[in-house]
Amino acid sequence: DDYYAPEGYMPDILPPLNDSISSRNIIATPMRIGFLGLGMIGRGVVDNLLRSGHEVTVWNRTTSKCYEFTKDGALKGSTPAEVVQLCDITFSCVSDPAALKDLVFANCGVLQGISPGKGYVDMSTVDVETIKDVQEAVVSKGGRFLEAPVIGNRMLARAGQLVVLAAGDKALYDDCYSCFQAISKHKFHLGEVGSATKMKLVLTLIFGSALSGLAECLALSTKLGLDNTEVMKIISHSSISSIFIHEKGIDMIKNRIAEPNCKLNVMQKDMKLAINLSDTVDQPLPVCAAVNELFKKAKAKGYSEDDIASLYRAADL
Ligand code: NA7
Repeated sequence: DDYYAPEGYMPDILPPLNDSISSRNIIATPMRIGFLGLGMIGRGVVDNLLRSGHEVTVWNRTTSKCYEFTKDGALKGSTPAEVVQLCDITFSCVSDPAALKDLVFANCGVLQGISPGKGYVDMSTVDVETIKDVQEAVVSKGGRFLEAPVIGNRMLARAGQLVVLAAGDKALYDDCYSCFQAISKHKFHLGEVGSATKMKLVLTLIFGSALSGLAECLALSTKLGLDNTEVMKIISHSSISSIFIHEKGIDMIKNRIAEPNCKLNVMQKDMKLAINLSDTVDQPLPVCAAVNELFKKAKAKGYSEDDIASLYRAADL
């Protein structure tokens, strides 16, 4: 709940407080659920799956991260293939296209565990080609596949407030009902595999450009001698106000970047994927291409593993 009451928040734009997962009347599916990838998003998701009564078997490349969940009742698989074999539906959430290809196609990877009827749901944000390759491989072994990238960050995952953008096997989507109820406030089924990835990447452009606009706004206001707290207060009373702008503005002012909600390199990866996608249809993205350069500059300055609010550090010369 602390997410909903950050310091100085304007109460009139608070999301409803009664939307906690305990108020959702979740009846957990009896299906055995697997989860691969206990990063910032994955950890929040697994926590909510367990809290809502799902039986969850976890695996993570760095094995020590599994302990946090096995002590709370999760089972542990020794490889991705084993998790898929033990479970009816296996979810994954890993860094990027290379990580997903490793996870699926490597020795003892997801694909080796797939047999007819198995469900596999990937929540990572990758490119359309990669997600279609994964779908094809899973379906060719008789498995069912759903892509389900999410909009959100560590806090939102922890609060069960992700937005799920799904596409692919509709029956599998329906089978995931109680899981999605536990992890998200809204979910969408967008059609054929690839559509959800496209939607996620298109929306990334808004987050990226809003963030860089905010970083430059605060950098300039500092140089002009304005009070940045005042700037944020005025923004919160204007029509540009949003939870995202408010939180990132406060993080920038207070330099709260060391405990990331979303790592800068993860968002830059999404910007890059969105720009690559625009090439496939010759859509110019001059503004977002410049935004991507600012992200790259922040990476070069050493902020890759910090919160995206560190973009301010790249703008603030
Ligand atoms: P994090 O917190 O950086 O977590 C990344 C996860 O991906 C973490 O569990 C990693 O394992 C795992 N990973 C990375 N490379 C591999 C390979 N090669 N094989 C298996 N697992 C791997 O990212 P987020 O949770 O914020 O984001 C995850 C996705 O959701 C990403 O696509 C976002 O855009 C949306 P590790 O613990 O390092 O061993």
